[in-house]
Amino acid sequence: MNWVASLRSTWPRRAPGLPPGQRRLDIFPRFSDNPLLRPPLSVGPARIEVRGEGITPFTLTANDLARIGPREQTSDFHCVTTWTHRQVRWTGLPMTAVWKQLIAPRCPDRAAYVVAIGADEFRAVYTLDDLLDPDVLVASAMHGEPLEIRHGAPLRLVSPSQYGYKSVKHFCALEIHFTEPSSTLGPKEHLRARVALEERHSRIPARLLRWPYRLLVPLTITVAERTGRMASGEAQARRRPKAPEAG
Ligand SMILES: Nc1nc2c(c(=O)[nH]1)N[C@H]1C(S)=C(S)[C@@H](COP(=O)(O)O)O[C@H]1N2
Ligand SMILES: [Mo]
Repeated sequence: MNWVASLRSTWPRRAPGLPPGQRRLDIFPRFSDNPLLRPPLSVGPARIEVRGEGITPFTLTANDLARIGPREQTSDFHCVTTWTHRQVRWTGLPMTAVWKQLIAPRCPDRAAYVVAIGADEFRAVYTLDDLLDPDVLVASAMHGEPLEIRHGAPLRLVSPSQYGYKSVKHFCALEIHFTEPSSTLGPKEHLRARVALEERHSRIPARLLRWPYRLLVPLTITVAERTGRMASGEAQARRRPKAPEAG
């Protein structure tokens, strides 16, 4: 692909049937609020550490998670910067089942907010009600293949009715809170972030943000993809430290 075609592919287009302010993007890019934030170098074991207020920390291992039946679910993925990638088929565990069977029995009733944390230290805040929305998944596969690092291996929280910043990649810890915790993204993170209500930002009206956000999409994709390539190059070099150059 030449660079013009490649750049064009990063520009979201109008399309019918999308939520307010969203445009369609045919590629599913690597993306981030901070495109210089590096993904983990390798995929660790699938496990989730649970900690927080009123709780003795514990870890959900792959064995614990295997007690819950996986489910397939197809949904559109909506980034707050106005791009939507349609029809992503995820395989994962319903968060409601993970919560009810594995977390709630060891967690105080006063839990009202949670923070999901990725291995790159990305964080997203939820009301417990939003986390327990029936379409929230702890995904381990996309389009029938194990998740790649670029899309959040080994586990990714997927919350389709909220903006993409609530779909935490490399999901490895859940923090329980009684009162609303502060956001590491600052006012950019809306607590609810419901796509249907266009809750993009905690203070600035969503309509004012559509264009500024949209204009940043191509650059953000370019930088986030580059960060991803650099990390995977480094990971490869580490795995094969003494391999001779191919000739
Ligand atoms: N761990 C982690 N999760 C994250 C992010 C991130 O930088 N790190 N970025 C969020 C944002 S803003 C978006 S739009 C999506 C991008 O997901 P993708 O890279 O699979 O397209 O991941 C979200 N989850
Ligand atoms: Mo995003």
